[in-house]
Amino acid sequence: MKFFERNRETLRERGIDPDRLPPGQYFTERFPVLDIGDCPGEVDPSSWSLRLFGAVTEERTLSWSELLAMPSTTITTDLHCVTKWSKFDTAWRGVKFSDLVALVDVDPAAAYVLEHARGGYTTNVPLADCLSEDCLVAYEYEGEAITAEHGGPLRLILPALYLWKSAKWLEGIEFRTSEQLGFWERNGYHAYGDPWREQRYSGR
Ligand SMILES: Nc1nc2c(c(=O)[nH]1)N[C@H]1C(S)=C(S)[C@@H](COP(=O)(O)O)O[C@H]1N2
Ligand SMILES: [Mo]
Repeated sequence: MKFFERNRETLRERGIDPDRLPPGQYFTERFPVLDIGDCPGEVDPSSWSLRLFGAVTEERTLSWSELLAMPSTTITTDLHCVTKWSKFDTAWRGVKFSDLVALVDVDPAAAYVLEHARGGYTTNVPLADCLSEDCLVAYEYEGEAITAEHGGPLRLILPALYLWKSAKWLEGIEFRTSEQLGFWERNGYHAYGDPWREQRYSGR
């Protein structure tokens, strides 16, 4: 436990409130790369698109230029990874998830979302959480295009939940009336993943 106590002490010395760290987390200034090895490498963003489908009256695929033409939002937020690192004050720019939802006619019974990444990674989240002000489909990190290793050209950012809930290389958003578990959720991670309640491993 010494390491975690020292880490919190370091934050205090720097005038940063250690209570920004959820239980069992330490802060780092690095930005670790974590994935299952599904990075598609450098892709031409103009060839990227985002499909909104599932429990909607008519599905819709947004081209890259359509996405960029939508109003954008910048958020600055703390990220929390289930492997215990947290990174503070990361800045992301993109389209608010709620603005995307407004483009399709979603079945009122659709309470769940399954994020689909290129390569097959998926992760499930409740639709209600995605409608929060700080859930973005992001294309910039710290004022630059998101690098391939961090999910560029397009990734989800849902800061309220552990970072595995934020799919990199996002190419599909599936609206669902029933919950379907994603990749890590089927492999032992928690269905919801609230860092403040330390919902790391399986459960609901
Ligand atoms: N497509 C895809 N997205 C993913 C993952 C992945 O393996 N594939 N890993 C998740 C996990 S477990 C984490 S912690 C974060 C890591 O994001 P980073 O590499 O930008 O730090 O991405 C999430 N999104
Ligand atoms: Mo992770």
